[in-house]
Amino acid sequence: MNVLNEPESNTGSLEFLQKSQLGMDSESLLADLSRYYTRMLGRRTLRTDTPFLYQALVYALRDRLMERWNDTNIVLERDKARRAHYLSMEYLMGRLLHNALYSLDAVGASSDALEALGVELALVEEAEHDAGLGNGGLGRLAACFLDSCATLGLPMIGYGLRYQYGMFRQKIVDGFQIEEPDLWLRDGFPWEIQRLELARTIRFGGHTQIIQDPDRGERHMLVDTRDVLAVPYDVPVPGYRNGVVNTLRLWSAEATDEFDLEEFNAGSYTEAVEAKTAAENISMVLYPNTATESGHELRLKQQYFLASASLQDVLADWHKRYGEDLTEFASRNCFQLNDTHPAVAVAELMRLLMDEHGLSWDSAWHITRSCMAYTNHTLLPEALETWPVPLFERLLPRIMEIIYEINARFLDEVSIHWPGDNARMRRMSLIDENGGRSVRMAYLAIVGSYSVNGVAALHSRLLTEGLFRDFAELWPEKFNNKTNGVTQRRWLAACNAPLSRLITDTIGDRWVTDLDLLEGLREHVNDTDFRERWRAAKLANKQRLADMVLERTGLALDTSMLFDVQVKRIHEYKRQLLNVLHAIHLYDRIRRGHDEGLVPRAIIIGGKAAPGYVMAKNFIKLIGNVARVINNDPAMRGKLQMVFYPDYNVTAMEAICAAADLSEQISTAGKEASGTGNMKFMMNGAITIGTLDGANVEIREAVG
Ligand code: 26V
Repeated sequence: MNVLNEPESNTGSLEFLQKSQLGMDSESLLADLSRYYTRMLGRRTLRTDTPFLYQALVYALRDRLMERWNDTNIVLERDKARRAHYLSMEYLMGRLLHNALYSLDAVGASSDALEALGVELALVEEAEHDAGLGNGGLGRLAACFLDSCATLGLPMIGYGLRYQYGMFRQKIVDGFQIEEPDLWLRDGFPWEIQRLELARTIRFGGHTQIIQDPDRGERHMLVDTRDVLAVPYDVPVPGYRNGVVNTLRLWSAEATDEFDLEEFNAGSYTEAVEAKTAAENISMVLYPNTATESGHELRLKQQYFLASASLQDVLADWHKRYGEDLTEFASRNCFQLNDTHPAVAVAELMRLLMDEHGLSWDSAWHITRSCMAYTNHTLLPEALETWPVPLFERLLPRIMEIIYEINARFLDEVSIHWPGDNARMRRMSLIDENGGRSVRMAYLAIVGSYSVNGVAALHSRLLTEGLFRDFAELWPEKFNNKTNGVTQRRWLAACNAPLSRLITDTIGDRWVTDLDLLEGLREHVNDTDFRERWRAAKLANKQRLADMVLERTGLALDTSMLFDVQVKRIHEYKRQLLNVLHAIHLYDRIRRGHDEGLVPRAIIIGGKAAPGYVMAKNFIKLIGNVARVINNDPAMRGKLQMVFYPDYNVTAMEAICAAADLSEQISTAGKEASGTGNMKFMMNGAITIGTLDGANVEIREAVG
């Protein structure tokens, strides 16, 4: 379907809703904003309290989004086209206010409304806490896809977890990284709508019982489980000026009443409360991506919780719309697995279809394999998830049985294809028999999917030649590439106003939804006026970043210098160390007076290190030490500066990518799956220095 192409005539209650739309002018916005501020939030004097003004503005806006949200859902309910369900443990959304205003074309009107109160919109926007429910590239990619699908009018819903604590905040103390909890929900999250009526029960532990069903024969039932409630919170995802609002549905874990009651009846009050906490722990914290963090029971619980709640949600909706007949289910639904994190969904869908909906193995497997798709985001072997079999058996006994059965049938297929090749069987088995036995989640995802993709041309090729070679030989048609992308709405139009204005003045505004049109700038590269405005835009952005750096670190950056920027997670393969060695080399050259031809340069590095990644944390300390030596040496004045930007996040990147002159993309070739920061810098007019890795290869082909 395309929500945008709905015929006018078939709208039913939709017409009524559209007629009732709230005004988007500054007067009606101001009226609603003031009402929320005084009556709902109970504040008396306007203008003083920006956090409450922020909340009031969001409520006023949410009312307007809600109309479009309902409209979109009405169209969706009627529509029979295939729906995409993005299953992701991470959504790195950043701030939502500016994006919503921009999508609704209400920046000007809100700005005027607030001006009437003597408050600047930018100040109110500053009150919003980043929704940092992700580690880095993988989570931000999910957020960009949400924006693009809504803008394209595609029926896509994002499923994720509503962590109480998002990505940790990074403090730098004596040059060392200190992690602080990110209490992003403390002041509330005014965008979300709790949907208690759609809560699902998720069952852990217990054991399977086989019962004889008179109609269907043998049936597997889970008994004696420990149940947790999954409560959804919906966040609106507005498309760009098209009336579409899609949904991000985040699950929060709560204790079930039954669970508490059982303990109460046994007379153990404290145990009951403990059980409640244990249930709520499931969605408590986002795991930072350290290899050493893997293998945690809680993480597997999170994965199953997400997979089961989301699949139950989709199946319940299916039954509401079409009844028990699942024949068309796979042609109307697909599930995109964002890395292996939600891969347990393959076995969970089998369980739901067989045990809860009475399908045979063959029918269930046919459906599952036709609607699951898997995106791989890394070639690093240490990042490939495996789970110990004993843990699986204890936590998800029925799921483990199903995985064994999937494996047995799959290995039969392998042995037909390669008779007698036992080494290959061992290599391809879903169960790794080396050391303690463990489940290979990537293999489960491949076997259970109709599509497996990498995230850049090089990466996808390396997958089929290396990591997944056996599987690509067996099923070549399954493997494909989908090079990553980023939304130009957030990463150019909204975050870089001066450049955005210049581009629109030059080629019109259609590039906001069709990035290829930037090609049209080529014919203006020698236009003096264009070049002057380009430089002025860059300088203004550099000043904005310099102000932020001054506020956060006390260092005054010289905006006439080349801003040489590397921001991303700190990792050995990303080679921040190479960047530091270059800084030391420049320092040495300047000290020795060998600095002829050197462009004055400010080196800016930012990023978080996983809390357990000692080497990465040492890099941060090193960067700080080298920066101190450089910045305190009078010989470097006007020639070299260096700074570590603390607590790098989505909001920081919005200012940073607009201000960069040089973008550092220097990963060890073959290690960075794609990169997406590289794209953000490139579309803001920075030059890239990089290795031929990930999407750098394709960016170079595109831009020369
Ligand atoms: C792994 C783990 C392991 C255990 C605990 C939590 C956790 C969380 C995340 C990960 C894997 C992260 C993989 C990732 O972010 N890959 C990046 O994906 C980007 C989007 O495709 C891509 O641009 C980057 O090159 C790639 O590094």
